[in-house]
This record gives sequence, C-alpha cells and structure tokens, in this order.
Amino acid sequence: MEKNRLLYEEAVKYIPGGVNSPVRAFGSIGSCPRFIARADGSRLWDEEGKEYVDFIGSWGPMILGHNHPEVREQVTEAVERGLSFGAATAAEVEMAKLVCDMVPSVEMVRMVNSGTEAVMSAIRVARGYTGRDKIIKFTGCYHGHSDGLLVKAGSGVMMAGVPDSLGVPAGCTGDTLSARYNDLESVREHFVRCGEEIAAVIVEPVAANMGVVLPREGFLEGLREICDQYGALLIFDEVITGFRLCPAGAQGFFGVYPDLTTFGKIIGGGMPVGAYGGKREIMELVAPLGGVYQAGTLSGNPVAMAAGLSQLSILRDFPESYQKLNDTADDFFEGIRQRIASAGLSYQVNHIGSLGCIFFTDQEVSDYESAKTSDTGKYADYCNYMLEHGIYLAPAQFEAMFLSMAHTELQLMETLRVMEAYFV
Ligand code: KE4
Repeated sequence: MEKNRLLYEEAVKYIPGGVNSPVRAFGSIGSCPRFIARADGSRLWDEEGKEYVDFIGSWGPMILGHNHPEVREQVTEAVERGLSFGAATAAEVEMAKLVCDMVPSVEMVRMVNSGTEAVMSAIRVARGYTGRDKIIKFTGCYHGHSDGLLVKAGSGVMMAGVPDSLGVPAGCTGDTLSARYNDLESVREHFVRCGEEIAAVIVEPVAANMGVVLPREGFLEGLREICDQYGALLIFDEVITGFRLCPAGAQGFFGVYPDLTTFGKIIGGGMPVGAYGGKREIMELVAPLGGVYQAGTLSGNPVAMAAGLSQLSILRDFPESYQKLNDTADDFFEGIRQRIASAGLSYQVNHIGSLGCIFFTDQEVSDYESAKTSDTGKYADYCNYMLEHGIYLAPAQFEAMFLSMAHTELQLMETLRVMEAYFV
C-alpha cells in the first residue's frame, strides 16, 4: 500500500480529491485508492505490482478485456497517421455506418467525447424537435454530470449525500421531473399534469448507477406507449448497456426501441468516445444541417475511432461471443447467490448478462428507495476484503460489476472462492 499511499498524498495536493472522477477516490469504502500501472485481459496491476482480477473494466468499456491485440494494433497504426486533424475522416463514416448497422433504431449518429456530452446533446435535440422543455428522468439513474440531469442522480451522487449538486442553479433543473424506476404510474402522473410540455423521457433501460436494477416486465414497453400517446420522445441512455447485452444493446435485448439512444464506454474501446443517434427526422435537426447546435474539437478523433471501430467490429463479427459471455456470467452470479445463501445470508444479487451487483440488503431491489436500504458499511468491508485478496470491485455499493470476454473460468472460480471465504 506504500506506493499507492504516497501517490495519493501527492495527488491530493494538485487534483480535487486526488482523482479525476470521484468514485475513483475509494471514499465510500474508506481506503486508499489503487493507482493502476497497467492492465491486460481481465487483469490489472497497481503501482506496487499487486495483481487483481478486474471487475470494473474501466466502468464498462473493456468488454473484450484490456489491451486486446487487434484493438492495440489499430490504435497504434492510427497514431502513426497523426493524433488529431479537426477534420472529417473516413474512419468517422465507417464508425457511423457500423453503429447504424448494429443498432436498428439508429438511422443517424453524432460522435462526441463522453456519455455526459452524448446525453446533454440528446436532451437538447429532443427539446428542439418537440419544442417542449420538460424531461422526465428516474431517481437513481445517472446520465452524466450536465446541470439539468444532476437531479436525484445515481452513481457517485448517491454516495455524495446530496440529492443534487452544488452549483446547479434552480433554473437548470426546473424542467427536470423525477419519476420512480419500474413505476409507470409515477410517469403517467407527470404526463397527465403537463404532458404537452414534456419533450422526453430518459431512462437507463437497465439501471446500473444505483447498483444494477432490472426493468420489470412491461416497464420499458409502457414507457414507449406513454411517450407515443403524448408525443414525447423516448431516450435510452445506453452508455452502459450499449453493445454490452448484445450487439444491439438493451433495445435489441428487450425489443423496445427508443427515438434516441446515447452511447459511451464500449463504443470507444477504452478511448474517450460518446455518441447520440436515432431517427433520421430527429437527427437532421443537428447542426450544421439543422438548428440544434452541438460541436466538439475532438469529436470523432481518429485514434479514438480506431479503438472503437476495432472493438465494435469484433463484437459484430463474433456475435456468438455474447452468448458465451452471458452464459458464463449467469453461472458466475448464480454462484454468488449460492455462496451467500450457504452462509445463511440474504443479500440480493441482481444481474443481467455480464452486468450485475450484490446489494447488502435483504429486500428485493427494484428502484432507488429499495437500493438505499443497502448497508454501505457492509459493502465497504466486503470490498476491502476482496481488494486485499486480489479482486478489484467497484469501490461503492451503487455501482456495477462488469464481466469481460477475457475473464477465465479459473479466475471466476477463484473469485467465488474468495467470496465464500468472506461470507462464511
Ligand atoms: P461519462 O461522461 O462518464 O462518459 O458518461 C456518463 C454516464 C452517462 N450515462 C450512464 C448510464 C452512465 O453510467 C454514465 C457514467 N457511468 C459512471 C459509472 N457509474 C462512470 C464512472 C465515473 O463516473 O467515473
């Protein structure tokens, strides 16, 4: 821990909290953040040379595993051609076509540099297209840190102890309405009251920022129907689920199709890429074609496109790899449930495909309120034990575990063995 601690003591002098994204500070588990030196496949090594099996995967992007040889080769070749041009490139055309091919509801797409930027832009397009101002989001869902969406958000905001963020003027959130995940009535109430003012409903089709919470049967379909009834747009924030559950993301998995989709993480193959896209008639409103302005110096960056193109191409060309990943993950999460039950505990394990989490509560978790019954102190103790035993988990209860196609049976069995040793 010595070198991690020394680095952290240095980091906090120059970086707020010593990190460039709050959750990395390990604050909610009360321990020193690990400074990662390198990664390969499903493994990480920190600056002290300690090896970990990685269940964060950079918070989702590394579905193929770290340092995939083909991705690395494409990035290296792109680097040799130049890092950034600020001009149109053939790679961006290829990337846009690939995303439209893989995600049926997307007819046109714009690259940006993060999930936050993708969501911020999609909301603006929805407002521009409908001429309406209000949006509905779900308590516990996190859609990045743009002002209007930092309302009862998930992820690190849940641990911050403040339902909103300082510095966000009331004027920025006045048009943001909150509903309860998996509760269609809470959505309908807003529409009955001011349906003609609502531009869009934005939802994580599988919530993964309050821990992992699955949509109940009929929830996503119900959102689609309500939006159609009132002329509002349905936005799926697939920054986490996009290209994870299957090539077409959660919309392909559940067969419910939004008007707009936001992407991040996997689309960039580990490089800073976000994107938003959807129906042509909506996306044609985006500048320079239409009147909704959005821009970005490094949008569609050629090196980032090389990483994203390579990862997405592999996922498209080997769709059977999803079945293997999801089957492996099913067995793994069932293994966790068995070990928790064998220890006489009643913690909850929510998972879908290669995305899942343990809630330290005996209540079924289907929304923010039930997620909040989790004992974050118990989670912290568990997470620190796993870290000490070489298993790298999200350092916060209200995040997710991400399995990759690089995790081996041996590593998963070893992880279950360490968990069993902890729970007994
Ligand atoms: P970024 O701006 O962090 O690329 O994406 C924001 C975002 C948007 N939508 C969803 C559904 C997301 O999960 C995210 C970001 N996810 C977090 C993990 N809970 C990123 C990790 C972090 O904040 O460091």
